[in-house]
Amino acid sequence: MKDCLFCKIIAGEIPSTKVYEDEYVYAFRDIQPQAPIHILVIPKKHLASLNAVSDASDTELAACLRAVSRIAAQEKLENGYRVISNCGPDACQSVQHLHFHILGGRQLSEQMA
Ligand code: DGP
Repeated sequence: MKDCLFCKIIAGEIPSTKVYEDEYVYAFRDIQPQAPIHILVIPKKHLASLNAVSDASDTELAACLRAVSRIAAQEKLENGYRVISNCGPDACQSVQHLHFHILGGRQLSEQMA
């Protein structure tokens, strides 16, 4: 998608700190980390949000979740982590390309919202 920030990151047009990549998924460190480890996992296929997952194959979607657990192991998050996907204005989604935040590296709040 031409004007999508995360598509530009996948294409290497905007620099990022890559932590994982495979055929379907790209993952990189969030530019405004909210925890010691804050990583964004995104499908390489442009999907605006979770509301668009019917446009993706099961393989593409499963790859995102498999990437999450691989990255958690790579980052040594054996004590736990949180995965969040903000969807739409009420959730303050600011980039319109489906992404999963991985947050960890410290005790997280019991509050999720
Ligand atoms: P959300 O609010 O759920 O749409 O999260 C978008 C996240 O994307 C936010 O935590 C900041 C991050 N972000 C925005 N622009 C960039 C960028 O250019 N590089 C990186 N690494 N992260 C970005």
